[in-house]
Amino acid sequence: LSAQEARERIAAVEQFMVAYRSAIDEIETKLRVLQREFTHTDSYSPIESVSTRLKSMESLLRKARKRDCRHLDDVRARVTDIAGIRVICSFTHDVYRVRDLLLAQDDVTLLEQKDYVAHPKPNGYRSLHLIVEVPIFLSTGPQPVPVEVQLRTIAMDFWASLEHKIYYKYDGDVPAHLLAELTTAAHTASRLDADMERLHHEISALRTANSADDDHVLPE
Ligand code: 0O2
Repeated sequence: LSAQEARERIAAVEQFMVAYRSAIDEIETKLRVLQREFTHTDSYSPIESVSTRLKSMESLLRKARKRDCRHLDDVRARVTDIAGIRVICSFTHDVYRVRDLLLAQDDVTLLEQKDYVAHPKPNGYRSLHLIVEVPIFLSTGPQPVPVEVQLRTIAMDFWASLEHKIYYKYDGDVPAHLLAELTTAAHTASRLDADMERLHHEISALRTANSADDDHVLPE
């Protein structure tokens, strides 16, 4: 590869990544608009926080090689998690509510869904994964770009980040006793989510009943 060719390839890859960075911005803005709206109009927002990541070049090259990608078009078609967004929700039902609100938007198309909340992985991992496509408007015209959206509760996120750290610490070869403890912890997190959701419903019902009483005594 000549120096000139190498420079051209680097420029092409950088241009390629621009689309994914922009797609992250598009979806992130949609989520932040919803979050702002809920914070203003409701007593709580189903979105606790939103974080984003563009796949590192090292990780992208590893995956592209594994999927036998020879050209950027192969990467475009076979690697759908270059743009990643993680949405942390308050309660389990909010995970689905935020999913529905996002998918209801005209320019967001669902390409794939993996529901590890309804069907946790054997290790206990829970999250709702979506691959959505959003158009970004370049000087050459609109380009549809896939974005991986992971939606999970605070408890699911707490578990997943610890599991991720342990997995990397042991380079994937986690001792059996730790794996067993992680699975137990995943069950505990799942129970916590269920308890918090039940409490939330009870408190909401109480609040509705109280506001109905208040309405009663308020003058017309
Ligand atoms: P990173 O750095 O987080 O992006 P694919 O992504 O299509 O190659 P897969 O496994 O079919 O492969 O996709 P899936 O099931 O949708 O999971 C992809 C991402 O979900 C992972 O990305 C993790 O972020 C997360 N994830 C999946 N399983 C687990 C798990 O058991 N524990 C934890 N902590 N996270 C998980 P990457 O590419 O691994 O890394």
